[in-house]
Amino acid sequence: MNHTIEVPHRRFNPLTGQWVLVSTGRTQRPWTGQTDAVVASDRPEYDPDCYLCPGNTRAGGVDNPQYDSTFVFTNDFASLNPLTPDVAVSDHPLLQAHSEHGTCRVICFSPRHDLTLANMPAAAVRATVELWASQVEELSASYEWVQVFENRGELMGASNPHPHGQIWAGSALPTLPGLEDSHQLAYTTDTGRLLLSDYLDEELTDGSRIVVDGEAWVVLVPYWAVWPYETMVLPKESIGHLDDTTNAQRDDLAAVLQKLLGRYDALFSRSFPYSMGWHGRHADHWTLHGHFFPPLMGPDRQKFMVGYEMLAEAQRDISAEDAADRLRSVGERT
Ligand code: H2U
Ligand code: ZN
Repeated sequence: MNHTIEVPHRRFNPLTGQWVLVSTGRTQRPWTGQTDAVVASDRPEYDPDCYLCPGNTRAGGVDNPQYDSTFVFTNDFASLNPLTPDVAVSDHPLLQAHSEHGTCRVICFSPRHDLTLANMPAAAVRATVELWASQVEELSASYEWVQVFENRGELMGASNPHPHGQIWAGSALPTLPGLEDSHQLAYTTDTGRLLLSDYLDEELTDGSRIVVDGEAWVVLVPYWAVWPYETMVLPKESIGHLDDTTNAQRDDLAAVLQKLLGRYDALFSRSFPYSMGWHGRHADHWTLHGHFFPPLMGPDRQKFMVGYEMLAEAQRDISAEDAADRLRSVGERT
């Protein structure tokens, strides 16, 4: 099917039930962006003032160990606490509230202050994948939802350039995963199949939105992408969550992520900001997937979700196919 629709149109996100307005008229101009990858870091390998570097004292007064791979600690300023009691805050139908317990962790991807997931050695990215999987396994025994994520870059509010992410785990199913849960369940109930498996089959047949086609994982710009260079990471064999992956799948995930992040950095010749995270659940109707939401439209141009987006619905003006094409055509970093 030809999806190169040039008139303004709306696309449907079957995972959440939300629509996005696509106005591609302005994007028919030729692509003149920089394509060479020059992303030099001027940061030191070790920063004595960084609260995440090995051996340093954190803001809460605790000393980090001299870690030499990955490192996890409970967030000193956690938004969720495991000891919060179950209390009914309100029973008014229009003023609903209930207490929420959980935990928040910070995960350092590397002891090296100057690296990012995009330019770390392959073994370090693989170690990060391993850490994500083991954290999901541990925390999903106690919590309903485990959200692994990374805010990269000041533009996304990252408080420190040291390569790190976060995990928040809580007793409730949050709003967005809740939408993905109900839409995947309805699809499986209706068809007996998996929504994201069927979707990936369509994408692999079409090919126009594929960015990286690995052994076990595919990165694509979703048909319903909202952010200009938004991507989704999908397993070729459907699995529920990161801890369900085999070693071979973990190896390939690290390789595929490096390819994606190399392309992101090469796109505008700068360290590419984003928020990324994993959505997965140990349930038969679920397919694990990663979302990357980068805010940039150009090297120094940010997409603002304001006005129409805040009041009506999301809008984009570069087509998903065009974004995928640009990400495919930039050189991978070696
Ligand atoms: P972000 O860069 O995505 O904000 O993550 C860093 C987290 O690290 C942030 O949530 C925590 C902040 O609360 N933190 C500590 O736990 N200890 C510190 O000493 C400083 C920052
Ligand atoms: Zn550091």
